[in-house]
This record gives sequence, C-alpha cells and structure tokens, in this order.
Amino acid sequence: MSEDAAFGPEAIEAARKAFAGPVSFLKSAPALDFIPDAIAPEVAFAGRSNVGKSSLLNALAGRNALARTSNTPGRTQELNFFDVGDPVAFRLVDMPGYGFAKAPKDVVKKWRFLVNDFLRGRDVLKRALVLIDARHGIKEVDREILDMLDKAAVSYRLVMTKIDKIKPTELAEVMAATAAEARKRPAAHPEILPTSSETGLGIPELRAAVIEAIG
Ligand SMILES: Nc1nc2c(ncn2[C@@H]2O[C@H](COP(=O)(O)OP(=O)(O)O)[C@@H](O)[C@H]2O)c(=O)[nH]1
Ligand SMILES: [Mg+2]
Repeated sequence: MSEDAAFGPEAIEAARKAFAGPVSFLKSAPALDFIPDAIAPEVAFAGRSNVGKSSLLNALAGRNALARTSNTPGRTQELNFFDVGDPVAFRLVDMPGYGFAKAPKDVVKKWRFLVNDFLRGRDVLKRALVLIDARHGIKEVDREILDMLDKAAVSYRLVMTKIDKIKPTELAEVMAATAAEARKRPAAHPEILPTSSETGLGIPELRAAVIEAIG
C-alpha cells in the first residue's frame, strides 16, 4: 500500500526504540474521578468489543499479556492507562469497548458519558486511534464514537484490525471505502492503517503513528 510510505525508516526505528523500554499498566478508571493526573501526553484506543484492541495493545508493546485479551465481549467498561517508558514518556489509554449485543441501557449511557467527558476534558490527549475490523468495515455503532471525536475536535486515525483474516482484494476494497468516509470527517486522518496482531503486519507503522501523535 503506497500510504505506508508516510513513515520513513527513521520514524519507524525511533518508534521501535520508544516502545522497546518498559510498558506497564498504571491504573483502571471506572469514572473520571479516578483518572490519573495529566502528566504525560496520551494516545487513546477505541473500538467495538472484540475488534482486537487488547491484542493490538499487546502487539504494540511487544508483550503477551499487558492488556487482557478476552473472548467475552464487553467486560471492560473502564479507561485503562498504560505508562510507556520509565520515567513515563507517554501513555496509552485503552477506552471501554462498545457495540456488544445485549448491553443494558444504563451501561451504554455510562459508556457515552465517560468517553465523551474524557474526550472533551483531557488536554494531554493528543490523538485517538479508532479500530475497525477489516472483515466488517465501519459499522453504524462505530459512527457514534467518530461523531463524538469530530465534535470534541480530537484528531483521530482509523486502524484496520485482523487484516490476516481477509483476502488482499477484499482488504483493498474495505480500505478504500473506509478512507472515503474518513475524508468526509473533519477530525479524521485521511490515511487508514492496516494491521494484524496475529502476523505483526502494520505494527511498526502503528507505533510510528503513536509517536507522531505525541511528538
Ligand atoms: N486472526 C486474528 N485474530 C485476532 C487479531 N486480533 C485479535 N484477534 C482475536 O479476536 C478476538 C478478540 O480480540 P481482543 O484483543 O480480546 O479484542 P477486544 O475486545 O477489542 O480487546 C480474540 O479471539 C483474538 O485472538 C488479529 O490480528 N488476527
Ligand atoms: Mg479488550
């Protein structure tokens, strides 16, 4: 994909080094009262439950069990903070998943308030990465968070997950359709990052996208 040329070898190498040091779980915040002091730039990860968010965080950090991967969708309804570097250079924020079936209305409501308040009030938040399953493309449930990001003017990038699960021709189609939607959204980066936590494809570029965001 020609878009990959956006990150040169120096940017890729600098990003590799930035993630080579310690990455550690800091804390879990079920409400804004519990979020840590804003002492480092942050990049947040959002996506539907089961999109592969925990797997991607583990792949980024090169750890197997940093963020708990689970086959039980929708269990994490908290903001989880991870420190990268010691002393901390920046933080990754694992946002609660959305869009799982049978979510009680009050859970959805709580998700909406927590995420919206965080996006609007966190001045150290540099960017969000919104994960989209390559097999499905952008779904209606994803559009709520995209709208929230556009309205809060938090810049974001769309990241395709699980690209190992589809054929290259299908990937090209879903990438094109997703990029077309991204171009219409004011806070979205026009380029889509294809990734697979399974094969490692796109992980160096995703690290570079994080470093670019905090830079
Ligand atoms: N084939 C494949 N499976 C993946 C990939 N990423 C995640 N998965 C699987 O998708 C399921 C959900 O992943 P998880 O990271 O827990 O998703 P989360 O709910 O978004 O945190 C798990 O069974 C993972 O093993 C990937 O890149 N390729
Ligand atoms: Mg998860």
